[in-house]
Amino acid sequence: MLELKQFRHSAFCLKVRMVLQAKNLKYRVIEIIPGIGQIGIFRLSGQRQVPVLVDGDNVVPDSSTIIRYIEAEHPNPKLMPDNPKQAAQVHLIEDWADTTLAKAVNKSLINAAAIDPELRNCLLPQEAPISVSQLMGNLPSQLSQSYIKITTTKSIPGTA
Ligand SMILES: N[C@@H](CCC(=O)N[C@@H](CS)C(=O)NCC(=O)O)C(=O)O
Repeated sequence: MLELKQFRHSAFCLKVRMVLQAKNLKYRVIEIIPGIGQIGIFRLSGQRQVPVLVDGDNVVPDSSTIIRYIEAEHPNPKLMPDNPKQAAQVHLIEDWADTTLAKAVNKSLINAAAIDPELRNCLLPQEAPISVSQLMGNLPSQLSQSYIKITTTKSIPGTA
């Protein structure tokens, strides 16, 4: 069965789940604990970010790459337009959402979580050990801001 390694609050992971659902595919979700859990992600995929889709021997990181992979492996129902101009527009909108929009959303999330211990805990997987959620709840806001920044921010070349 397809396996999606994810952070449950990640918009990139939601994007993949929406495509899996639109394609009516069965899949299992594996929640990754930000930080510690990413060691396993690195071992598996050679990079540290989620989402990562595992399909038998195929390990596919990056939401956009995953979606192209799913579209190629499971063409029905078709999600990408055949018309090259329309397909280019889809890629442009996707790229804008993954960079400019995602950066603004992340910034707001980081600021909100830095001042709200309850929100910080909601961002952790439900399976997270109690010690990790206690630590997140008790972190001073500056420190938790750095932690959340590290574990949610997509690196956009050329941006700070
Ligand atoms: N290019 C990636 C970006 C994924 C991404 O930024 N994932 C974040 C979670 S929302 C992540 O894994 N952050 C942890 C890290 O960068 O260490 C995609 O589209 O899937």
